[in-house]
Amino acid sequence: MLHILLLAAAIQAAEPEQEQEGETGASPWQAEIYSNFTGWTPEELAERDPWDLAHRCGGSLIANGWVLTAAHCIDQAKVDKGYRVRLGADYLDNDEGVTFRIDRMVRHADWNKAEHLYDIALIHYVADKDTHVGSAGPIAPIPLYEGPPLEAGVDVYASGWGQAEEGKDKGFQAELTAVDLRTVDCADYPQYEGKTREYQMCATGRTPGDDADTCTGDSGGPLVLDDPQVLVGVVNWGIGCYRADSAGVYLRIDNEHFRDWIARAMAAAPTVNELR
Ligand code: 4AZ
Repeated sequence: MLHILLLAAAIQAAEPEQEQEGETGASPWQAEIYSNFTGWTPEELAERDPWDLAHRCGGSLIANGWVLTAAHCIDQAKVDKGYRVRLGADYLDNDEGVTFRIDRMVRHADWNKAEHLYDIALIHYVADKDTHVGSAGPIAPIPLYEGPPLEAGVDVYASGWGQAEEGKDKGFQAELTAVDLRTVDCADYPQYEGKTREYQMCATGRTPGDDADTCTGDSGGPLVLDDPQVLVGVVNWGIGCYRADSAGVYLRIDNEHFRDWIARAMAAAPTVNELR
């Protein structure tokens, strides 16, 4: 991703009244989902840092106690193992933010891993004995977009700690970055023929030849409308990253897509971990 947040930080520095908001001021709803596992081998630690090995996904804080993410980011086994959520962080390599235990999750009942279908889940978190404030930036939920499905040509942005390049185990980015995107019609991309559904949309760089994109490790994270800043999507998947003539695939959030599912998931009995 591009270093848009660095730019945001510079702008904030020039505006003294916003200085206390810190560097994550541009994305106070950004969540990290990470593994609580710490038993890495010396060989693993020689290759990558613990924060990097633990990182799993992004997410969006949408209400107190609730983070929206992708279905492929969480399952009951991970909840049982003690997976955690971090809020208010900019740098992951610095123990920033506040961390919480995930105590339950609701995954879409029609999630299909192989075909990347219905890749949406809600995570509920609670404070526990390991919850402590490192140096946390502002934390605030993002409203869900209320309106008709977005057309192609709308300015949006995504944020996360995902890989800076395509490929397996390339390592995640320690600093949160955001990338300017524009919605496009998935049908314009032959590589996605028959692979996307009407509840998904595609987004790519805003200028021709611009390789702006999300990548592995960004998934579950927010796709946000430029103005007003509301949540319009969830980072889902894509064929490769940063490729010319490609785009990322996002799950839509709008009046016709998933607002109702999200409301029902949050209202469901705590024993419900799958919902259609
Ligand atoms: C992933 O693996 C992923 N270029 C997310 C987004 C994109 C590709 C892969 C879009 O989670």
